[in-house]
Amino acid sequence: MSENFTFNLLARDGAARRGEITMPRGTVRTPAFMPVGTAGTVKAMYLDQVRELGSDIILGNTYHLMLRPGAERMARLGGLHEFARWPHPILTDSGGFQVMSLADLRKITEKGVTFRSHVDGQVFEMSPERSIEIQGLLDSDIQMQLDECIALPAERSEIERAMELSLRWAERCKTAFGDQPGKAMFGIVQGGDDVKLRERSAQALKALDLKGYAVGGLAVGEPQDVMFEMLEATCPQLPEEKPRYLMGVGTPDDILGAVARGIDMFDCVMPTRAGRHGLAYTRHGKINLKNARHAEDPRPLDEESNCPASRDYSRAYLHHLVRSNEALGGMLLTWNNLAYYQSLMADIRSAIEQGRFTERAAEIRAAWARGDI
Ligand code: PRF
Repeated sequence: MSENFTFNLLARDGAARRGEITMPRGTVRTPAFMPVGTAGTVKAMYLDQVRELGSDIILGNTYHLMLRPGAERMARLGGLHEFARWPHPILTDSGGFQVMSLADLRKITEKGVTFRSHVDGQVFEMSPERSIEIQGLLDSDIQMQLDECIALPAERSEIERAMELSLRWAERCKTAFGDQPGKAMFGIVQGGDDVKLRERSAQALKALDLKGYAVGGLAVGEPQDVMFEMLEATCPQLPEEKPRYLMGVGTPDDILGAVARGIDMFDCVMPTRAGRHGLAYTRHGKINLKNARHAEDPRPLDEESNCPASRDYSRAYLHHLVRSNEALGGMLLTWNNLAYYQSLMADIRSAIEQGRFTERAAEIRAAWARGDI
């Protein structure tokens, strides 16, 4: 395995890219979907199962882990990979986004962000430097800069202020991260729904010559066509030879659209969270297992899947588990959903290799629309 962090582009089909990110802990096949493992666990899944479904990398959250069990404690316990028994790559988000959505009494200044823990009320200060320090203590392979994400709609002046602040924080994170050959620190493009601000943010981050770039501040209240327009403004400004990560996205349809515009990596709570709420993603669209129409349906979610959760259990049983609030219901549906997401990514990768991504995306969408269920 490589000592260094590298990205190889293996194939291209229009703006869609098929690549490979290699680092000491393993190789990530792109376009990649990263299951969300917020608190050192992909909820309701064994990490062995997550791996078996074809996940090359998972995501962890600085915010949650710094509060509990704590960054220094995690380091004493050997780091997140050792702690959770996931020896493969891990990407960690920097904390700012989660602070803004979860913490109490948040305050952002030039220095960083101050907040009160949602766990025990303790007050924390997190600077860009401390975020990188924590991500280092977790032993994260891909670390994210601290940024400020603005919910949309928002005033242009507010979007611009947050974008410029995020750029200054990117420089400070780059300095704090220093030179770590086997790891990477990614910058995050901000700029809301403004094409000019997106371009400025992407160009300024490109000048910092980071190992990868994320697009943040999307899927925060804007319609899908606006998100796609922002990707069209952003991706061409980013260097070809670096991976591009769209943060917190999305539905299977969002993923197809973003891959078509040049995105290589995704993370989203959708498959795991929806699974715990009784919703199944399949080749034929979404199925709400809470619905009474499934009560006597002997068919599995997808008889052709090689995931046991999708293939071997009747919809009637899944309906019963969900209605009875049984833990197994959430476990089986999460398993099904991650299996579907990872099979979608494998499908996307092979279509790009064969130069038929556009046709394949249309076929995938047509099967959802037919909803043969
Ligand atoms: N910034 C960070 N994490 C994020 C986002 C962001 O803008 C988003 C937006 N979709 C999800 N997660 N640091």
